[in-house]
Amino acid sequence: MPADDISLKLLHLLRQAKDYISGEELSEKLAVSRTAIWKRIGSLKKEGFNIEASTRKGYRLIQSEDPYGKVSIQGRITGKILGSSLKFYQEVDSTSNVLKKLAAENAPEGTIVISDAQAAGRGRRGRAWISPAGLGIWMSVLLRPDLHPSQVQTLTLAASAAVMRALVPLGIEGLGIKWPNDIIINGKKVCGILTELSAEAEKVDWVIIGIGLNVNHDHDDFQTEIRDIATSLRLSGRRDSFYNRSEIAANIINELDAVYRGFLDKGPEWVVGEWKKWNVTLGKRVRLISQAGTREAEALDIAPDGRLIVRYDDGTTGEVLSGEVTLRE
Ligand code: BT5
Repeated sequence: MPADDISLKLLHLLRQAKDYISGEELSEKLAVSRTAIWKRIGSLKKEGFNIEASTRKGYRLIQSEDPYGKVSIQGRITGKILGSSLKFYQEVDSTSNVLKKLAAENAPEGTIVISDAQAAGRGRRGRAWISPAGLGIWMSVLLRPDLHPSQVQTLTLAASAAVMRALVPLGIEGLGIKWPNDIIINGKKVCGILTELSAEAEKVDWVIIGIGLNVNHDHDDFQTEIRDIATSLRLSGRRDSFYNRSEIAANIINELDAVYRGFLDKGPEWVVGEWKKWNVTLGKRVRLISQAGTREAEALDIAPDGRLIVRYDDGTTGEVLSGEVTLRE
């Protein structure tokens, strides 16, 4: 039995017991030594679970809200591909950087890195993603699809559709996806997605999808330079209590697993269909900012490879692969 499995089962038994359960009983039920139980109790406590130990009576879990950590997240993962291996850190430079190193060491598809804080979170084109401790979900997912590199943009659409599927049940008004990688609430950015890949001879080796979601930030938790353009679930949704980051992270992983399998089985058109359910870009006037300059256009559609199809003001149409889009009223 892998170590993680024992921790999950141990937590389950502690929850069921509701009161003290002896080390002996735990060790019998899990078929491991009492020292192994004692070690797992130590790591659960380190993760933030409140467990009392008594030499006479054994162990007791004080039932309270789950901490944000590996066991809480992994215990909620139901998907088939994603989350088979999950690494959780208190702080890293960037979860995508950590995962890149693991990918180079042949980590399997579905490996996930999550960190409570990032010291050097990255956005696109060298921009920074601000990722303080205790407030958001900063995670990266490793995929190894059998794809041509030009098809990878569809995975960004898949990831934003998956995040939406996880957020919609929270019932927050004004959620939508802005092409290609922003999830916004009433015009303010709550989540950004960074897709990176390594390919060789026309074939993808790995794709890393980095997802940054602001969860429990209050207005003052945002640095001044992004205070007016950023929002969090709590700022836009339920103000009076904190959202459970473990639960939301696991839901995103489970939904991404489902959308990724949908993509492999049903193809990119299906992903585009999922994405379109929540898009706030199509049908709008947009300002396109690229190296070539700034142009205004109307956003018409999304191609299955993820390109944005637009009509410029001179009547010509074009397809945009990447770039900045601002929505015009
Ligand atoms: C993105 O870039 O939106 C992609 C962000 C991806 C972050 C995740 S977190 C886990 C993984 N590990 C990483 O190192 N990165 C990924 P872009 O579209 O370039 O947007 C960046 C811009 O968003 C910045 O220039 C700021 O204006 C703004 N910004 C920075 N931090 C923000 C935040 N926490 N919330 C909202 N906006 C932010």
